[in-house]
Amino acid sequence: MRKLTIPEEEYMRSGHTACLGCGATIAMRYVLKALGKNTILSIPACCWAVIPGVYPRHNLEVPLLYTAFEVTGAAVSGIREALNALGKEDVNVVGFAGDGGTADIGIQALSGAVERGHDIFYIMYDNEAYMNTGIQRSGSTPIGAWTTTTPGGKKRMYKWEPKKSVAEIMVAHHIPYVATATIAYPEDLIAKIKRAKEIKGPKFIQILSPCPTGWRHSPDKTVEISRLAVQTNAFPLYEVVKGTYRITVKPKKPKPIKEYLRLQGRFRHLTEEEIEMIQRIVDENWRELLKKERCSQEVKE
Ligand SMILES: Cc1ncc(C[n+]2csc(CCOP(=O)(O)OP(=O)(O)O)c2C)c(N)n1
Ligand code: SF4
Repeated sequence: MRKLTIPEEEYMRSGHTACLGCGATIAMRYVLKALGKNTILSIPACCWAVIPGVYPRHNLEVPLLYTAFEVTGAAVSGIREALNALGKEDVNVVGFAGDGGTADIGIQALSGAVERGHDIFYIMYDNEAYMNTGIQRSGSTPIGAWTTTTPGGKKRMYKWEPKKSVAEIMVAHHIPYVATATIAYPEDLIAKIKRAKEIKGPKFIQILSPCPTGWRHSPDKTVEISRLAVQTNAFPLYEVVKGTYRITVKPKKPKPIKEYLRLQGRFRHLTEEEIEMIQRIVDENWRELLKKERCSQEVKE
């Protein structure tokens, strides 16, 4: 039997205020299981600013600092340096922010923080839109998606720009650890956080976190959709350790992207031609990733 590597300890209690089936709550639960109690969170304006509830009745067993939308990178830099000054270098300092707060408005603070080399974790929980304020498109919204600011209509004004690759932007900062993860693969997610914990310096992990409210799917499909994102290569799981890529889950026979899209109302409007176009983009991105893995491993040898 396969050894279960998911820690039993819980640092997130029930009684949060998220929607039914929220993937972002599962992401937090696993992140805290991997990091343990000696952790401090910094959370900007986003769904997770609301989910824990109000102090002293919030649902997390670790301290957290709420900040303005755009400053997570700066906040975690400050917390880290303050703790170091107190001799508390063993505390895990974690920025936990949505894709809007990371890919768009918070990207300069994040870029500065990782470029300065602070010993921090930055977790981007990626629900692929600004969900907390009513499902507006972000730079991380995937191509073809409906959102309230890409509402379709006669002119088919959906989100036609490609999803911004924040993980690759982080790789370009030459930081020691970058990874993608998702909630349907908890062992992979927890192993990555634990691996990152062993590394000093900035660590960036992007966790795909399905959002039933914004993705327009049934709450009981959250984990299935998260798994399909990997099995169709829509959201590959990989890590980049000091520049060397390793794909951690390689689907033997990738499923057609249609299987991922058809479970989500935000893609309901797509024509067969548009689905084919998305399939081509997914295939191209996958080939590109395989190439990066091959080339970076060759350079290492
Ligand atoms: C400077 C600023 N602009 C806008 C807002 C309003 N606002 C609060 S949360 C939010 C959306 C956050 O989106 P994201 O970071 O993707 O997290 P999610 O809500 O999806 O969890 C916005 C636009 C704000 N708080 N501050
Ligand atoms: S809107 Fe989405 S991300 Fe926000 S709490 Fe609800 S399910 Fe979670």
